[in-house]
Amino acid sequence: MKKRSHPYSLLHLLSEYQAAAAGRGVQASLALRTIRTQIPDSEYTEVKCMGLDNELIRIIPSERQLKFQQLEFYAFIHFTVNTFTDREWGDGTESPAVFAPRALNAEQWVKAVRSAGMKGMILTCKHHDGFCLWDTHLTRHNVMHSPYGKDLVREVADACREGGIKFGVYLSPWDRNCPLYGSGQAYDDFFVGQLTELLTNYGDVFSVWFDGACGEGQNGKKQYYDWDRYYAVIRSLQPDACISVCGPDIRWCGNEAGHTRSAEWSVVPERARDSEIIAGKSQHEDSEEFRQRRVDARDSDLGSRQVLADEKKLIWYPAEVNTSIRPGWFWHESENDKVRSLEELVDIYIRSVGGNCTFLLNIPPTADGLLHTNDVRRLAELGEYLQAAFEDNLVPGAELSCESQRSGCGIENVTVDSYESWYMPTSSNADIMIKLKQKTKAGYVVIKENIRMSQRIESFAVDVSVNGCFREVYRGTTVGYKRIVPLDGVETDCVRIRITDSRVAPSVSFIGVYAAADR
Ligand code: FUL
Repeated sequence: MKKRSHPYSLLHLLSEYQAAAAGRGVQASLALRTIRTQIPDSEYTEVKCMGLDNELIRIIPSERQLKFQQLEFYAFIHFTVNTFTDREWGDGTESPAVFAPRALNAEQWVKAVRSAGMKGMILTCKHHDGFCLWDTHLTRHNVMHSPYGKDLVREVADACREGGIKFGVYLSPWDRNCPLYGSGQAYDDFFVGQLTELLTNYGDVFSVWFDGACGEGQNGKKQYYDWDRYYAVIRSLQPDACISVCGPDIRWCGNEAGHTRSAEWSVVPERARDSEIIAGKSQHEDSEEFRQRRVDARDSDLGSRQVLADEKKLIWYPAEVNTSIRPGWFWHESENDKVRSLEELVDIYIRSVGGNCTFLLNIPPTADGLLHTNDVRRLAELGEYLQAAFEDNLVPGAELSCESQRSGCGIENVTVDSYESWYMPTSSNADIMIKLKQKTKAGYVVIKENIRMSQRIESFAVDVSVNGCFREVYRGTTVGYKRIVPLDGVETDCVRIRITDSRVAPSVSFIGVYAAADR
């Protein structure tokens, strides 16, 4: 009560801060600094936290980011001259004559990725070697001058459309074949021309993937990319496309090994999307070691309150996990028996899609132009696993209760997987009880936030009980778009989710408790 009688009570100061924060930026930090001098340290921290939370939850996804995140899982296809030369990086001197797939069938690719539950496909239309897989008028170094002789981008785009999945383009900014590379604006004009062809002639594109990799050594060519110009062209030709990695919409998770952060935030400092910094952290030489490297420890926390507290500008910038089903990005005969196991793929899926990221999985076609039977089999197994794991949701038939709820935001809203309705308690914590119809072996719990209202949950725990006696089985941090909690077949008749901290108040759009597939 002492706080309230103080002329600068927490509530008073908070409302002062909030009024200033409404103007944002400088005013808000001035208000904070004033508050800083007027109250003791512990109370200051509390005010700062409350004020900060209100700032943080203003940051929300754009419509294109939201739609992209809902795709969850999509394929990467690495295919070019490297497939025929057994290399990972071509040097740009390859003859188009080497590109000779004999049995190419893009429908087979689409069928296989669909079997895994993927909803899109991004094709390396041009990798670092500069060889173009489409009928381009800007260079002769393209597929039309190869034994294949057909516009492969068209075939893949058409197969995606017919198969009901989205189509995306990877266009490497680094080009080892183009003589203009390193010349400044002349190369930008060429690159913008390539983008224009790809984004005009092949229907809707959901992703434009700009790789930060560049292996030009000390005496190599240096091209200062005109990123803003590239982005403007994309926005005007394909306004719904998300620009990934060296781009403003989707953040590279920072490694190629399938490693994930335990707390993945979509609200991060604006500088996280500086394309030159991202390129600096990308691959500079073709190495197996880089492909195995994990997230840099210095980048393990991108969005906690502590990290964001003094940032001037924040953005919504969700992460994408990209990795290959094999050690390499391109097909190598020697890796046919090195396809990742089902367990590994499930694990990456749960940590990425179920860890507030999207998952971009690469499957490289062979020199025949088909996905290898080992990869095809693994994709089908993955699809079957996921289908069975998330088939039987016990929540609709369960009895739901909670400690508090705001009017119109009742707990029953979590049974519908939509952002049209959500559950919100009256404080930053919540206890949600899910009493199942009967004792069941549980496989996974899924929790989703209504990210239209930002990402709010900071920490939570899951308890299970049998006959009223609860036991904590999982302690987690962020939720965001989706958190998948493995319950490993534990037998229970009641699941409790405790949200132990969140920014202002959590906004939960969906909860699922799935029966174990092998119960
Ligand atoms: C890297 C590239 O160098 C690899 O070849 C691959 O395309 C991967 C997705 O990005 O940086």
